[in-house]
Amino acid sequence: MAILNKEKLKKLKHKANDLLNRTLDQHVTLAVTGLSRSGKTAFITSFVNQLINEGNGSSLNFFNPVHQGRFIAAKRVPQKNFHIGRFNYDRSIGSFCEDPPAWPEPTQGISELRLAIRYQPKESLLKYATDTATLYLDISDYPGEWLLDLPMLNQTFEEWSEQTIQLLSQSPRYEFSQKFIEKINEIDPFQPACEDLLAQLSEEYTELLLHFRYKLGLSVIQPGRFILPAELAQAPILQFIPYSGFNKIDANAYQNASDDTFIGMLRARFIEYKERVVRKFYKEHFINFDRQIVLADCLTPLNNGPDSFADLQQAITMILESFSYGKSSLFSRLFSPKIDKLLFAATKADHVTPEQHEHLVSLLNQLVYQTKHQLNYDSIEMKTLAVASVKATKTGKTQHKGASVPVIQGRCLESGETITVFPGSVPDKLPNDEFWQNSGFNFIAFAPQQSIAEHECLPHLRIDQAMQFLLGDKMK
Ligand SMILES: Nc1nc2c(ncn2[C@@H]2O[C@H](COP(=O)(O)OP(=O)(O)OP(=O)(O)O)[C@@H](O)[C@H]2O)c(=O)[nH]1
Ligand SMILES: [Mg+2]
Repeated sequence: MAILNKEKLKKLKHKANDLLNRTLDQHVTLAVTGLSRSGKTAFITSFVNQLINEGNGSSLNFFNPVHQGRFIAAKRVPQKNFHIGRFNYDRSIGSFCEDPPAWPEPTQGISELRLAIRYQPKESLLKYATDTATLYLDISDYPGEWLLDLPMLNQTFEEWSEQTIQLLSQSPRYEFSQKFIEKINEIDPFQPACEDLLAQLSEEYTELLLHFRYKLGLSVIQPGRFILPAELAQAPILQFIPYSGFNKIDANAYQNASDDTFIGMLRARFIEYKERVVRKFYKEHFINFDRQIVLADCLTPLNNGPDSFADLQQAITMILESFSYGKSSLFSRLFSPKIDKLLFAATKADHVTPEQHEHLVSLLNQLVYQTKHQLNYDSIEMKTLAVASVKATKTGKTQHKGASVPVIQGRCLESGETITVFPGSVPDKLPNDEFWQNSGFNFIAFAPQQSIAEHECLPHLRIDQAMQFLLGDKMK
């Protein structure tokens, strides 16, 4: 038997360790979603920024691996799926490094980024096998609007049309959609389909949806892809509209209408949309997610008024359907998802004075839990938090009529001037008429505070608590 010299033995040990490490590596896929402008890009940028620059001014005290001194380092590594867009971290962090700093540009569609996080295991079995372990973290950013489409999978074109037209016929939408509905009413549904007409009508419908989202601040937008088409822009699969005249047409004639009639083509495209867009997203992406964070900007709807807030409430209910895994739920009948932790975060908490944060969380709790008890979440652990991915304000006190009043100070996004305000109180319950009549909420968009150097950490509120909930148990 050959005698191993010291050097060889060392190499062999190293190899064995390497092999062991590779088999003990852990993977987590963390999905980040929220309606447009809710703060997804800012959240991911800050989350990654804090991890890869840990030790350089980061404050991650509530993240146990850091708090217990077991965190070694995190770095970006090439992403797992080459066919999915890359989350452009460099561009986003770059905008915070500019002078003056700016918010990152809006994004569309799904994107991905991978981190390798090295740490020392302490409690888990891993500690008997290895000194250091690696957690591979895949972070996905996708629009929350895509989750609003889930209920469509269970609907026929007729059912979806009736529900959508009903929504369009109510305040605050009707004022803007009345003409559009009248126009559809004038069309003979059994005439041969004209693709140009469908393109034009779907464009009008998309304009309406954009108006609802960005002018009225409404959240229930369906089909979600219409306002965030990404690579599907101009594709016929996004060129259909709800039909308003089902009460006037013969059911048999509708059933027998061929795909080249107006109504037949709408129906065919609706079915295609469900299969190739909605179902595809759940089958290709959603079922791979292990952990999910849903970001909600509750403050802008509070500022916009009761219609906008009620719509946010409705949208959260719809979004929650995707996480209802009860046996009888539509969702688990269709897919086998594996998400085991769900974090709901109220973003932009730096817009309110610190003593209001508790109210913000309890408001979010009411929005989430009123639905939660109706659905089955047995297999999912849920948490709510108020966070600021990038803290853009300072807090302080000012004297007003002899009393000390808490205030926030920041650089107004529109004017660039530094302003000091008390933005108002956040209700701790779903707001009632009295709230809307009396106070409302004064939401002023702020610019980021001051620019950072590339390897510095962004100021934040409770991103470490989000980390602990989402990753802490995987790094024990
Ligand atoms: N004060 C403050 N504002 C924030 C914060 N996060 C986001 N914002 C504001 O919200 C806007 C939208 O944030 P994004 O991160 O781009 O949101 P998004 O969800 O990625 O938006 P889309 O890509 O358009 O879907 C920013 O431009 C900021 O004005 C935060 O932590 N604090
Ligand atoms: Mg974005």
